[in-house]
Amino acid sequence: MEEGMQLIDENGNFNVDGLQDFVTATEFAQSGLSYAIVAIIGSQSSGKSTLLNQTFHTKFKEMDAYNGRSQTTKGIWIAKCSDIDPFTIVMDFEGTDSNQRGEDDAAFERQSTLFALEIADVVLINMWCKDIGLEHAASRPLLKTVFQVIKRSFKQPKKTLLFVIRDHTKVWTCFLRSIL
Ligand SMILES: Nc1nc2c(ncn2[C@@H]2O[C@H](COP(=O)(O)OP(=O)(O)OP(=O)(O)O)[C@@H](O)[C@H]2O)c(=O)[nH]1
Ligand SMILES: [Mg+2]
Repeated sequence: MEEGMQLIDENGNFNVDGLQDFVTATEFAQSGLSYAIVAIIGSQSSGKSTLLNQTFHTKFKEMDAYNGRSQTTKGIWIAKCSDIDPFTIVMDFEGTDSNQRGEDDAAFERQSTLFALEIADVVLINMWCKDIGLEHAASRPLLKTVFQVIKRSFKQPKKTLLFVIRDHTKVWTCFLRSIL
C-alpha cells in the first residue's frame, strides 16, 4: 500500500471497504490481541507525516514545499509498520488549525482528536517549540481537548502521550528552563 489507506475522509466518512481490504492485505486478524496503534496529531504542516515516515518507514504523503504551504494529509490515514514486532498500525491525522477548513475546523479537530485518544495506545502530540507558553498558539485548542479528555477518562486503560517538540533551539531551551 503506497501512501497507506484513507480510513476517514475529510468529510468524516468512514471507509468500511478500505478497512476490510487493509485488514486482509496486512493479515491484521492473525495478530489476535497482540498489536499496537500509534497516532499523531498536531497543527498543519508541522511535519507529522514526515516524522511518521522517518520513524516507522511508512509512505504517508508529505507536503512538497516547492508547491507552497498547504494542507497535505486530509482526513485520517493508516498504514502498517512493516518492521516492528508486535503488529503496529500507524495513524496519520489531518493537521489542526488549517486555513482550508477555516471556521469548520473546530468540530473536525475535536472529533478527530477524541478518535485518536480513544483508539491509539500511543498518541504523539506534535507541536512547535515556539508555541509553548503562548495564549493564542495554534496548538492550544488541541491541547485543551487532549487534557479535557484525559481528565474525564481516568478509568480507561493507560495511554502513552508523547509530546514531540519541533524546532527546538538553544534559545528555547533557556526559555523552557525559565518557565518549568
Ligand atoms: N526543516 C524541516 N522541515 C521539515 C521537518 N519535518 C518536515 N519538514 C517539512 O515540512 C513540510 C510539511 O511536512 P509534512 O510532514 O507534510 O507536515 P504535516 O504536519 O503532515 O502536514 P499536514 O498533513 O498538512 O498537516 C514538508 O515540506 C517537510 O519536508 C523538519 O524537521 N525540519
Ligand atoms: Mg501530513
